[in-house]
Amino acid sequence: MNVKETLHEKMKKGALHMTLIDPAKQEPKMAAKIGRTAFELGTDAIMVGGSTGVTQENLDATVLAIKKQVDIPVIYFPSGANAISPYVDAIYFMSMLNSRSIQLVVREQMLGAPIIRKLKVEPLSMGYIIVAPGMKVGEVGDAECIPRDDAKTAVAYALAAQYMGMGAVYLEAGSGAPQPVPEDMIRAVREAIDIPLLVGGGIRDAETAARIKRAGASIVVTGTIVENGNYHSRLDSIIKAIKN
Ligand code: 1GP
Repeated sequence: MNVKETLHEKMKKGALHMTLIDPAKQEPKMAAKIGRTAFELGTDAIMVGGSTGVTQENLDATVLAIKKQVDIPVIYFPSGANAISPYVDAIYFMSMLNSRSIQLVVREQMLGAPIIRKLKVEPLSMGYIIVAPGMKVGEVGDAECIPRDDAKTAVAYALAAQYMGMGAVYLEAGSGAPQPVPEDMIRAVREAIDIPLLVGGGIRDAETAARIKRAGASIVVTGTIVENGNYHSRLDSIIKAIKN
């Protein structure tokens, strides 16, 4: 089974959790330790990526170190075609649908596609939609962030992603967002689309994670919480909340 099939099989049984590790935030050794802990606590995949500071070197070293420690897919979550790792199990082949920059809507993808073909990395297509406040990714992506009270526009983008044949939609409030994507927006998008829905940004505790899941997220993504020490019990409770 490839990564897409593995994830789809798992999603039949319920919502998934993915742990995002930014290779620019710690040494590969520490990233591997975080990956190992998340794996042991039941996370379903490790996403590797960040908005700034990702280089071919820190990406490859981080991916290789994590892969030695986990038996779940390691998926690259890219910010562009500047660095692509041959060592990942899959790569989100994504378009930032509400970016004002054509570079992030389709040009980086055009640059990356032949490389991905050559490396034989599995592409997982995804429509990436930035919701206010958007944080760093909204800023560097020149996103026209979807206002938090505008579920209608979020639904329209998500439907556009599905109708263009994308395999998933990601509603992103931005890493470290003070509040996650609003639940009514998640609910409206979930109701409209049939493809998997990832939700991330600003999810820091079990109660919030449970609410995001109940609103309709197929995959809940957390990143920041593992960047500070003492995340074990918090991550444990978040993963349990998603799996229950
Ligand atoms: C960022 O949605 C992810 O792409 C994770 O966000 O760092 O706030 O958990 P946090």
